[in-house]
Amino acid sequence: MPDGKILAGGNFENYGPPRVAGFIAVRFLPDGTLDPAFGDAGSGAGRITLPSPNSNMQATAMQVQSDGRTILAGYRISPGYRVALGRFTPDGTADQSFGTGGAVYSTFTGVYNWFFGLALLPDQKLLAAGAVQYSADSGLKDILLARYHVPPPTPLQIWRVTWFGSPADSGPGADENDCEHDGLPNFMEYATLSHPLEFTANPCRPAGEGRFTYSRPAAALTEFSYIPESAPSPGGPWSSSGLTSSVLTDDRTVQTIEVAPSSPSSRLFLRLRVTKL
Ligand SMILES: [Ca+2]
Repeated sequence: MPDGKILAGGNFENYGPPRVAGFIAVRFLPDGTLDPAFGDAGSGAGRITLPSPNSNMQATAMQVQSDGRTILAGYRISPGYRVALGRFTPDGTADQSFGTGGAVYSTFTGVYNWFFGLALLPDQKLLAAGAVQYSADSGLKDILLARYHVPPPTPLQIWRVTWFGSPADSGPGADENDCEHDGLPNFMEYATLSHPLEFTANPCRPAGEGRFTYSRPAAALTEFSYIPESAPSPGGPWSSSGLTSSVLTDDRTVQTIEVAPSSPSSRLFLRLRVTKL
């Protein structure tokens, strides 16, 4: 690794019962000891596993993405002879934003499919090389080349994994869900740095007479628009004109914005409208 650490990938088998097999990655410090910052401390520092119950897996190739995520390629022997990809996060957990639970299995043709090599392409795609065998008894084989589109997870997907364990826009983590009933759907809580599991009265805060502030993740600007609006009464009509937004603080991770009327007004109602792009 660029920092002198050593990353090793492979496969493991636990004959059980229950029988479990999968990919494994281990990271070592430059002095050869296990890296305690990598992997699940409960299963041993420096080790991570991608278990696939009742199966037998072989890892044959590994690449590290520019964002530090590790991808292993290989094949699963049972159940069903399939090629397999597994991805791990930089801190050593199965990457929930990749495939199902961090794993992708594919069957292309024939009875046996193998991956033996893996390349990262400049456009974020994965190119895997291997072989297929058309039938169990013919021995006829062909070269297998497969390209996977693997977009990096969006900031909102990473946020969903953090709070709800899955990048999927469904279930408790669905963007429109409001599990603690504070009137703010999940996507609004992500967009305004509110706690998704605790009641939040109002993500906007008074900043003096006729003004308010709100905070947002800088990364959210790629997925959301923030539109302050004003109206002469709570019933409207709401308009985005006549308001000025200024950045109070910006540390590249979090921005705090103040919204104020461009000209003094004796009576004005303000709100922040957040929409997904
Ligand atoms: Ca909520």
